[in-house]
Amino acid sequence: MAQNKPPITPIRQPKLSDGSSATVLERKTEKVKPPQMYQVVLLNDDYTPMEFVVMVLQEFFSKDLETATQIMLKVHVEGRGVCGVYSKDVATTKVEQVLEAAHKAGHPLKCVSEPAP
Ligand code: TYC
Repeated sequence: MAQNKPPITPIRQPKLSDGSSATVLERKTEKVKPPQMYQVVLLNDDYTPMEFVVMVLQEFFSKDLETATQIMLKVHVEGRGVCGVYSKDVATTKVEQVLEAAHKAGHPLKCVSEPAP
């Protein structure tokens, strides 16, 4: 794929010892910050079955059974837990998917996204 190179700009025009001059060109690479990433967080409640939360973690966050169970138990004990870190759009979509699945199943499971530290 063709790369868009930043423009070449003359930065110095030193006089050489023979009296002539030279132009020094420099290609400055623009520094762009990596985009802010977002973590999707599951919140604990007293009613959503543990099995449903494990299923959500497997289905929407591609966790294996052991990892999904660990995250679910962490949420159960600590009140919240990170399911994954994504771009803003993907994190938003994950939250929507989880909330829709929970709503359809009649569970009050809550899920939010927030800027990753
Ligand atoms: N606390 C729930 C229970 O005892 C289980 C649960 C875990 C609910 C994680 C939500 O995000 C959650 N059935």
